[in-house]
Amino acid sequence: MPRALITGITGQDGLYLSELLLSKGYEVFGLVRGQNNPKIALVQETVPDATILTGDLTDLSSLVRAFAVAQPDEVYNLGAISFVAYSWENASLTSDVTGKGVLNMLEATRLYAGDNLDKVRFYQASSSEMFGKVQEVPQRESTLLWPRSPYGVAKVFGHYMTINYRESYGMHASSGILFNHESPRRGPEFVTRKVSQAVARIKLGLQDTVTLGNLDAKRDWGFAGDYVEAMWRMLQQDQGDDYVVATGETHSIERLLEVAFGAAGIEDWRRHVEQDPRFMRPAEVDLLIGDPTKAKTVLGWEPKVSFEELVTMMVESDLAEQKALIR
Ligand code: NAP
Ligand code: G4F
Repeated sequence: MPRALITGITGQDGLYLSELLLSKGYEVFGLVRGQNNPKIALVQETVPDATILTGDLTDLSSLVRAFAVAQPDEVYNLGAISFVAYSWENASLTSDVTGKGVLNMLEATRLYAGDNLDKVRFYQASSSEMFGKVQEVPQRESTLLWPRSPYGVAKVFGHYMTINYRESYGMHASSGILFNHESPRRGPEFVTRKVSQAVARIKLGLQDTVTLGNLDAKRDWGFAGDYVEAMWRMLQQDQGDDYVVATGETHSIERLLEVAFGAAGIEDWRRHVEQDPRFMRPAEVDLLIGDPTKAKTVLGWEPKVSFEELVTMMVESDLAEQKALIR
């Protein structure tokens, strides 16, 4: 039975990846940070067969202990401070967790594996946010990185550190440059879920408007359940490598609003949307669209859920959740 250690198991991707690996017969260990973390209950309910370990990406000795218990064949480093807007207000903390946390995980992997480094495979959750002020359209593995946020800068550090460990020590280390991926499990601070929750509440008469920032930005949005499959496929290759994982389509926030309100049968969506500079960013990433050719040809990976299906899935899930809350 292969063994996997996942950081960030309480997050959106951690839950989907745990489900995928358990369905493939893996023994799954998930790192959870903090004292009495309330999301432990969510993990226990969603993936009861996963074993929870305590640790923090900023605390190397806690990671070393987690490796000693988990004895992993595969390591998925999904843990991060992942909300871009928050990263300007907490730039130092974001650098420590999202950036230096990767180095801590790579070192913990090396300490665990000793002379036998090829016994473990490492996945780093890199991000299309690294492309920032994009230097090429669409963005591919070779596109110059130009991050626009402290989060993006921290991810660039983690990305190059992962490549460096592969080149320096021959580690089987892969960096998945994933474009935005969403689901009903997405945190409500991100724009897709903020919109799907608001649409559900507006439809049920629980609120009248949703207040957003920049409606012109464009993102390449896919379904998180599809994207964790790509992570796993990267670690099944003979060599570690870097892969863009994306749909190859891009949509604006305005289009997201149109589809989300449409899924609830509301056509005149503009009267329900307000804008506030509070939600604008000091530096915006205007356009993301990925070229997933390498993931398709090498990994045999393709997204299955379309943008419209994804947004409809999220709105329907939030409608059910909001109805249950008012019952
Ligand atoms: P998420 O839902 O925000 O989950 C982040 C996870 O990191 C949570 O489990 C969180 O734990 C954990 N974490 C935060 N600080 C930590 C620390 N100091 N030590 C250990 N764990 C810590 O993110 P996601 O959407 O699942 O994304 C997974 C990864 O992919 C992240 O690295 C993200 O940056 C990256 N990524 C995401 C996307 C996307 O569109 N979703 C795209 C590209 C890359 P708590 O629950 O305790 O806070
Ligand atoms: O949903 P978002 O907060 O996601 P963002 O910034 O693209 O980051 C996500 O994707 C990255 C991959 O590219 C990940 F690495 C990262 O961890 C995270 O998962 O914002 C999307 C867009 C932005 O342009 C933002 O300015 O939506 C715009 N937006 C407009 N109004 C808003 C809002 N975003 C949020 N969160 N809230 C708003 O009210």
